Parts: sequence; structure tokens; C-alpha cells
Amino acid sequence: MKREDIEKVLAELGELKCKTQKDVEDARVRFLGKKGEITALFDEFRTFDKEMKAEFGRTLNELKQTAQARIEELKATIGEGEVSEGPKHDLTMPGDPLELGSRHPVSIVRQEIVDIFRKFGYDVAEGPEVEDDYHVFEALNFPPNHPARDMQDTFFVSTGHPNPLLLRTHTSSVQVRAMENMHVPIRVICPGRVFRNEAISARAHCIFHQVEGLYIDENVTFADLKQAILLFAREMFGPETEIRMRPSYFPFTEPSAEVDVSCNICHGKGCNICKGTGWLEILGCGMVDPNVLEASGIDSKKYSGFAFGMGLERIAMLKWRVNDLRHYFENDMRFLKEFDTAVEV
Ligand code: 2U9
Repeated sequence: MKREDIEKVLAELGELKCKTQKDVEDARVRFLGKKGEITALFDEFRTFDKEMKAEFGRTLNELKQTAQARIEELKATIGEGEVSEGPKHDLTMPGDPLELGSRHPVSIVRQEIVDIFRKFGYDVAEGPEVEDDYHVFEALNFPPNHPARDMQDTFFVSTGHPNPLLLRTHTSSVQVRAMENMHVPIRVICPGRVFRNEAISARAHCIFHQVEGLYIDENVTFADLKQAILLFAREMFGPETEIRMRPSYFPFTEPSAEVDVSCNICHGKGCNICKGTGWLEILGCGMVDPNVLEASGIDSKKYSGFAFGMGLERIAMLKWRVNDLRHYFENDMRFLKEFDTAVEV
């Protein structure tokens, strides 16, 4: 190695011109890369004896620092130079399409139900998912030892408290709050998410969605309930739909009924969706138990009311003939895209 070798590299560095970041990278490789000119000088330097090392060590280090500083300087300034060369991108190229979302089937069904009841003059109310024992059980006439109040059936957030917090097992707690806060007549529907401590299967899930309704006024009778449900069923499932009611039991309604709609797939002939019966169960309902009215301060001698409740996943399963509830919770795009009411996100 001679002094001239180092000076030659220094001169090259001084004359270095780059137009693009790629040129800068090429220059870095040329001088400082594994096989670069400065790296080669260092390789040679390693073979020198003590005396030669003392002569060249400092100058070589300075050369390396000069090269690094020059490359960094070019890297930092090159952007400005490029702008004057015109845009790097072809602005006439078509853009990437924006992915459109689609509404979840449960949301579609909820909206349909809410729209129907709004037309009937119902208000829509929502309430907390974490509730207290009073609004989920006590005010709804659940006896103290009812199985739903058990840890086996309900998710408790806090225990050992006289009024423990829990995840609501139905949206009825929202109607209880409506009775506390609104004046009679009350006409309200409550859509929302509910939680039950159930093993997950094709037919059950620990989270699902309901729409419940409540109507309280003077002289509300079972005939009003039946007519409201019939009108709803015809709006929801088509004008030909018939309903039938079967006696049932709920702590909060008396009398209570389960409602079936005529199967609009086989029109009563019997198919595998209605399991050959010609009927599909869609909701439960009943006349509000006087104890429930009184618990929220409504005079049960003057007023009466009806209530109903339905599971949205079940209705969506019937509507689209989905045979496994778990699809609604897995967010698999192949499933979600089946529901074609695309909306912009
Ligand atoms: C108040 C008074 C009465 C709401 C009602 C049902 C019947 C019912 C189930 C349907 C399927 C729940 O999702 S599901 O598992 N619901 O059968 N719900 S009457 O009754 C009320 C609610 C609030 C104050």
C-alpha cells in the first residue's frame, strides 16, 4: 500500500455523484462493502508489520470515516434531487380497490326486527351487559333458589355480595330499567348481547343475541299479544305466515307461551328444517306477571302488559339455513361474505 492508493480513493469519494438512492447504495458497496476498495485496503493493512501499521493506521481510519460521512450525506440529500426529476410513481395507474365489509347476519336480523317494531310504535332501549342480580333475577320474579341464579348457568363478575354483579343472561333487565324510568304506557324493544354458562356446540353458545319486547298499558290482553306476534311474524317471514302458540312457563310471565311460525320452506308439508312438523319455534312470550309490574312500582290492578323474547342466532339460522351456531362467532371471511349486503367501512 502506498499513500497514493489512499489519496486516489479520497479523490474518487470527492467526485462521487449519485442521482438516486440506488446509486448511493452502489457507492457504499463499492467503497465499504465486503469486497469494497476501502475494505481491501484494511485487509492489506492487517498483513503489515508494526512499523507500517503505525504509519497507515490513522490515515486509513480517517479515510473510512470520510467515506461513511459522504455516503450518509448523499443518502440524506438525494430525495430533494429526485423530486426535480418528476414523480416516481405513475399517477395514472388504477388504485387498489378498498375492501368492502358486509353486515354480520345477526346484525341484519336485528335491524329487520327493530325496523318492524319501530313501525309498530316501539322505542328501542339498550342497557348494561354487566348487571346486578336485582335487574336480571330479583325484579323478574326469579325465586332465590332458581337454577339460573347458580354459578353453573350464569357468569358472575363478583360473588359473596348481597347484590352480586353478573353478565346478563337475557335483555329483560333492560325492560326492568325501562319500567323504572319511563311512564306507562310503555312500548319498548331491547336488542342486545347475553351470556349463559353453556358448553359450546352446534346448537348452543355461551354468548348470543336477543331482541325482547315489552308493552304495558291499561287493558292489555293476551289477544293484543297474539295479534302483535302475528303481525310481526307476517312482516318478518312473509304475509302467508301463520302462528301457533303452545303453553310454556317463565318466572316473569303468566300465562306464558312458545310461538311457532308455519314453515315457509315446505309450507306445512314437512321438511328437514322443520323436522317434518311444518312449524318452526321462533320466540317465547306471555303476560307480564303482576309481581314483576309491582316490583318496578307499576300498579298491577290498573295496568297489564305483555312481553316476548327471541334469540337472533336462531332466527338467522332459520332464515339462511345455517346448521351450526358456531359459524356466527368465528368471523371466517368465507362465511361472512355470503351475506351480500355490502356496506362501506
Ligand atoms: C319484563 C317482563 C317480561 C321477556 C320474555 C321470553 C318470554 C322468552 C327466550 C326466547 C329464546 C329467550 O333467547 S331465548 O333463549 N325468551 O321466551 N322472554 S317473555 O319477558 C319479560 C321481559 C322483561 C320486565
